[in-house]
Amino acid sequence: MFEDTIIAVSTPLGYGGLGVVRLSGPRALGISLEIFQPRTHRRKIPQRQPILGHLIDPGTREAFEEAMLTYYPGPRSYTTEDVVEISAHGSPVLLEEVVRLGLEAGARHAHPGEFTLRAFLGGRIDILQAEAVNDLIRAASLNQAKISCRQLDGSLSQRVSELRRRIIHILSQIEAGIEFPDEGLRTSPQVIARGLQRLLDTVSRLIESYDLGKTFREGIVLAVTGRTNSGKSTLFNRLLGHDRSIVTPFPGTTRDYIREQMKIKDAVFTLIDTAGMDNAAQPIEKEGIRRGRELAARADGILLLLDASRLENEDDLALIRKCRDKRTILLWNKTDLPRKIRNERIEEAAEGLPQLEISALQGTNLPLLKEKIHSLFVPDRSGGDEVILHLRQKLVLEEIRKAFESALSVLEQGHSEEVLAEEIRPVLPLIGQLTGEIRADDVLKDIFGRFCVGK
Ligand SMILES: Nc1nc2c(ncn2[C@@H]2O[C@H](COP(=O)(O)OP(=O)(O)O)[C@@H](O)[C@H]2O)c(=O)[nH]1
Ligand SMILES: [Mg+2]
Repeated sequence: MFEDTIIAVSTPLGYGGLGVVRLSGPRALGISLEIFQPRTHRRKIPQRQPILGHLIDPGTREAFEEAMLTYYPGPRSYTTEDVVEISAHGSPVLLEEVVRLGLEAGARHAHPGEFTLRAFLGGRIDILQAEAVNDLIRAASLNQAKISCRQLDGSLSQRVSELRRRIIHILSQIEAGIEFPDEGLRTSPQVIARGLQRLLDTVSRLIESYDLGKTFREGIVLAVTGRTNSGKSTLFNRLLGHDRSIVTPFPGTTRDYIREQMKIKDAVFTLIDTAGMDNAAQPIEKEGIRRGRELAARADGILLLLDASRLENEDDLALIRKCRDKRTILLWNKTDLPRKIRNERIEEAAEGLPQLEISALQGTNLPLLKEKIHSLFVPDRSGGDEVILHLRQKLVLEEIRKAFESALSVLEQGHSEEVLAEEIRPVLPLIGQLTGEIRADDVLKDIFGRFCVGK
């Protein structure tokens, strides 16, 4: 397929137990055998089975490392071409020497993602699967890894080809009606409308799953808010498990915001400690408060703190009311101290918000809080439904949805079947874009450019 043979270190550069150099292309084995000498003489290199040997400089025949070589003949290989993997110690000096010698022997250095690009161009995987390869490598959580692993296996690709099959079915029903109007082959508009509606639902569900995918990919953003001195930084540190934010008894210590990642079970959260939310504040604090408000507004959820040892004020109540229509957990903090806060006034403003009594200082109820955070903010995926992880996929699906919507309205308005078919036909190339059958070079560049070298 390609004339050139590519080479790259496939493991991260650094010191480690193992490091792998990979070659792919027609001369993968030939080039490798110039730098790798099997320990025992072999007439033929076995397939898909590691053999022991030495890495040598072909000029001097001097060995500089012991290594294993595995030969995967095409087309049953990662790239569909001949592939060789040389596994040595994880030493940047040794691995770079292997690459240098490979280049001298006629290989070319691989671009980022070029091995996977070849797998795609060789027809072994589609673009959805190629995207899943990179997602799997870069997974921010185990949840995301599981989704990507299934998509690499082709789960999303199958979904999309099922979608295509159904679209073609509807199109052929419509077109039969156009060509043979009198032969009783016409499908009633009601049946067509039902089919279109079901397609629309499938596509909409996929589009909606993007938000869920985002929480796996980037983590769920939680803002810790509350009045100054209510214990936000104390709670923030407690949840992270180390002292990140400065805590003092003086109001207004946190003047900006701080963000850190934390995990609860296998879900990733980005926790943001904000400056207090009081109206009576110094100018610097005011700016911090403004930014905190902005962040809180964009967060996926809020941990709203009340200082139960203080009398509540209007700021508390205003904050609660503002958070009511967001996903919020109301936390009564400092419950280790004598209580001054008046429950009735708070309850009235909070109506229905999930609540918990804690002491951030003493750590009381924090395990329970983590449970609550997890159950409230981590979307349930028990349906095992497909989740899309890429904006690219979402955008194409949105175009497909638009086409279905306009097809449905054309149908409702009683237009002819020709007009209806015109609305639906453009969906097929869109499906081709989704899977990569219709190749757009800039899209390929964008997708594979985000890969590591050596994958
Ligand atoms: N007794 C008690 N004091 C707390 C508790 N949480 C925070 N504090 C104290 O309240 C003060 C303000 O805490 P801080 O976390 O800086 O509040 P922030 O301004 O909301 O970030 C500090 O002196 C903390 O030690 C708690 O649960 N119980
Ligand atoms: Mg603070």
